[in-house]
Amino acid sequence: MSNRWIPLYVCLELSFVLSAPLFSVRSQEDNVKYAEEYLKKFYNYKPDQDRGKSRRSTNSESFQGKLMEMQKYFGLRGTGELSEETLTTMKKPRCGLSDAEDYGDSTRWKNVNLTYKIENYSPSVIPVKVKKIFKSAWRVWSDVTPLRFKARTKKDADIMISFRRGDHDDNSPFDGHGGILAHAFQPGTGIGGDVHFDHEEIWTANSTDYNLFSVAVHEFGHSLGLSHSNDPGSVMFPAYTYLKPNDFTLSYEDVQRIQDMYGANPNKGMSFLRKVPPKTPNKCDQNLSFDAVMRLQNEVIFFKDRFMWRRHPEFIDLNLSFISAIWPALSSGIDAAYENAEQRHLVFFRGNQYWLVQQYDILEGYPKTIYHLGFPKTVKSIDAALHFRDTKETFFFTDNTFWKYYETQKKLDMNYPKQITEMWPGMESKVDAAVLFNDFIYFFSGALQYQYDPIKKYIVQTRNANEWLCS
Ligand SMILES: *[C@@H]1O[C@H](CO)[C@@H](O)[C@H](O)[C@H]1NC(C)=O
Ligand SMILES: *[C@@H]1O[C@H](CO)[C@@H](O)[C@H](O)[C@H]1NC(C)=O
Ligand SMILES: *[C@@H]1O[C@H](CO)[C@@H](O)[C@H](O)[C@H]1NC(C)=O
Ligand SMILES: *[C@@H]1O[C@H](CO)[C@@H](O)[C@H](O)[C@H]1NC(C)=O
Ligand SMILES: [Ca+2]
Ligand SMILES: [Ca+2]
Ligand SMILES: [Zn+2]
Ligand SMILES: [Zn+2]
Repeated sequence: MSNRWIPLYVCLELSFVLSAPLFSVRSQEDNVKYAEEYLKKFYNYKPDQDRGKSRRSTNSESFQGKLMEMQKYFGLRGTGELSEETLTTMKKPRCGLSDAEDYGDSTRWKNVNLTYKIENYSPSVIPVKVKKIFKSAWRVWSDVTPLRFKARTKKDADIMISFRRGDHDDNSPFDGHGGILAHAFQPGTGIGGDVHFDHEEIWTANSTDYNLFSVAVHEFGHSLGLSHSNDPGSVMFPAYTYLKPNDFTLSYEDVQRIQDMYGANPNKGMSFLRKVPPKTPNKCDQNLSFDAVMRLQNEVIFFKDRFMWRRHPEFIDLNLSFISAIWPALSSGIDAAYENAEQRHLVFFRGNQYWLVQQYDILEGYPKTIYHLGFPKTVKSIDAALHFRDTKETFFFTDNTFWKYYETQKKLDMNYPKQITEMWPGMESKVDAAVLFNDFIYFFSGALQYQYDPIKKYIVQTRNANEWLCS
């Protein structure tokens, strides 16, 4: 499980894998060289024009200016300093196209009926599966536009798709395993619209690196004329992230951009989408609420829609990542979650189902329904879960009531549910999420967070729910 998009910080007990590269071996000079190459490739940095100017100049064309541009693009602090975190981000596998090239989404296909042809295959995925993957990746875009895609096997097509190795005569050489994964060309004749995947990657149809569907949806976006987006929830974000095919939706921004170019799907329109495409949550939105909050080792993890933020006490920056990038088998929209440190597993709830997870993997036999835990059929879902390590008890919240579960006996107490205020006087609101941290209980309800003293039994402080993420 190496090279996850965002490493979970090491926990010796659970032996999560830390995949940060070793910086100590690289000299600072090598790092600068590496960064220069990166900025030349992806941020249109021209060092020749930088000659004579100091590295510290903030001119937008300078090294530092370009570095800041890159840092902001990836949601890092725009310091212009070549920090470890900046280098780590630069080393993430990504698309080969530039982040600075904004071709204004103006180059587009005139014809709505487009053809594509798969010229060759990758040894790690059988052709029949590759065909299926590409078909579903095109469907992502045809679902929301009038565009129609048809596979061709004989004659040339508008969009030629191939796996290429190293320098393949288009001035954009591939780089072996990792690094650049693929690139594509804007709409046009000849090479226009074509998509090249690095033949030296191990492509997969599962969550192992690198998932072909995840990269194909992105590259096909380029084939249709989209440029990169700095919205980490957009499929046009330049860095690789695993997208779960059966749980995948374009973001609000993706749908808007592609429909600005081609219009909506006349057969289905926006209303076809089961729900409005999701906007990427902003951690500093005053109204931000959470689906679930979980303690994991020293970290506190906040779940919202398809995303999660990890708050580590030793790191200033927060990472927004897709839940599926860390736990590929989980879906978006977690209702409740907790870590059972003693049993060394995590428990996730969604609707009337729950999952036991160890490290990255779901335990066999899961999901199970919550009725296995003893809940009556009248309970359709759980609002929040609150686990106490010392007493090995877990409390589950549903509306204004709560339940008590004994982890050791694996038994739900039949004397419940009880009113939340019976146990936690003053806690009048419905609970979205709850977590025990530094001897306080934090209840999250809508845009608010209640810090509760469990001994003195009162609310110590009420703050914005996102207080820990945005300050
Ligand atoms: C996530 O946070 C860690 C710690 O601050 C940082 O090293 C890493 O680069 C971050 N990743 C992203 C994608 O921001
Ligand atoms: C595209 O194809 C459909 C049938 O697949 C056809 O009805 C339509 O007229 C075509 N549109 C154009 C512009 O060729
Ligand atoms: C995922 O697919 C790759 C390539 O097809 C294969 O080597 C690997 O064993 C698969 N992993 C799992 C967990 O199925
Ligand atoms: C927060 O929500 C209120 C009411 O729904 C709305 O009027 C306000 O604009 C929102 N504020 C932000 C920053 O989204
Ligand atoms: Ca590569
Ligand atoms: Ca919840
Ligand atoms: Zn790209
Ligand atoms: Zn190429």
